[in-house]
Amino acid sequence: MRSILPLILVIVAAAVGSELLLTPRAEKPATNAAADTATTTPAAPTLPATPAVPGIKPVEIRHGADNSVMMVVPAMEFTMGTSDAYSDLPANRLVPGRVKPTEIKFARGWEGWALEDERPQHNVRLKSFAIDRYEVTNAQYRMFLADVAEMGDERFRHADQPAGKDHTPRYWKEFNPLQKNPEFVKLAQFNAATFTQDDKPVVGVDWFDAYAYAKWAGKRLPTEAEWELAARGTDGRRWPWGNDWQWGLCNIVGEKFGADVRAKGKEKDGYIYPAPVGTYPAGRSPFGCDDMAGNAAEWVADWYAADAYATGSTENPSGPQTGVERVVRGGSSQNLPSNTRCAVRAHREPEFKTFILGFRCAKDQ
Ligand SMILES: [Ca+2]
Repeated sequence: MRSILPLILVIVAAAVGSELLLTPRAEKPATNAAADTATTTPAAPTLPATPAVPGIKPVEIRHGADNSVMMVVPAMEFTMGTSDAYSDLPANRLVPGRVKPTEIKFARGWEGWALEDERPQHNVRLKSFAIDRYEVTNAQYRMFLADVAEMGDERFRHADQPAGKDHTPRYWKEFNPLQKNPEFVKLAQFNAATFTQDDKPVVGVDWFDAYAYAKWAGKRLPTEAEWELAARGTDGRRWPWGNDWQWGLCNIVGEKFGADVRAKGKEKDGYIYPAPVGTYPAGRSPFGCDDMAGNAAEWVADWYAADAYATGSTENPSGPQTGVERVVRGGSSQNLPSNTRCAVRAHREPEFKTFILGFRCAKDQ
């Protein structure tokens, strides 16, 4: 079983230190600090300006229980997974003439354009569903917690949820003893608002939190197949916006690893940690979903199996019956471009919590 997320964490640890992956760096780019602490009002949802994709028209609906916007995905067949032909595309596919060799190497990362568990590429047919346009935000999650505080979670929790579980996100509490150190606080590129701001995705939640939230909202977690269709549409594209990597279309890891020495501590996407949902409208998916690449990585319903694409159903697949880890999709603010591709299948044990991991919900439609 090949795990992607551990690699991600190794990358992050190497870049920023090991203590909860949040050790401050010496340099403090004022623009980023401001961006990560600014209080902004969530933009009113509007239909996306995504380039039209033949056969796909973004349709949004409102879901009152958690005050969300959802995008309707009609019943259809799509291309799931990654073709072997993608594994070694010519470097000039990356915005020809405008990307330096170092940036190509950076975008491609260590994993390249195709991983074994994304193959074989195959056609899957799904019934219609709706999926959240945005990752679940802190504001929405607060409503869930308020109801849980009042009535408990008996009606929402998964049967396997550990006894006595607290649904509070990990980073809503003090999570690092150094946060009491004024010098640390001065240098840190995060503060309480970084992970609690209303319009940012809730992170530091485990799979059981995501499951319970979805049920509380009258929804469910998307299946892995639903998530992938919503992210890339029907044409097997690499990222939600297309096949070519471009900066500024999503929140991923930025200046690290020498992608652009001129960046000098700046993230090209403006955020080191989670950005407010919907910050990158030009990176929307064909169905009009935001942040399917990067920002918070997202729990989905399925158990993970490395051979799921080779052995799973091609009609409404819902993953193996049992497993050890749940699937995580989309990559995060700490990933390289290669690992924010729509087809990448990360996976973690259901109790795992980290500052890069949140979720969005789906429902039958
Ligand atoms: Ca995301």
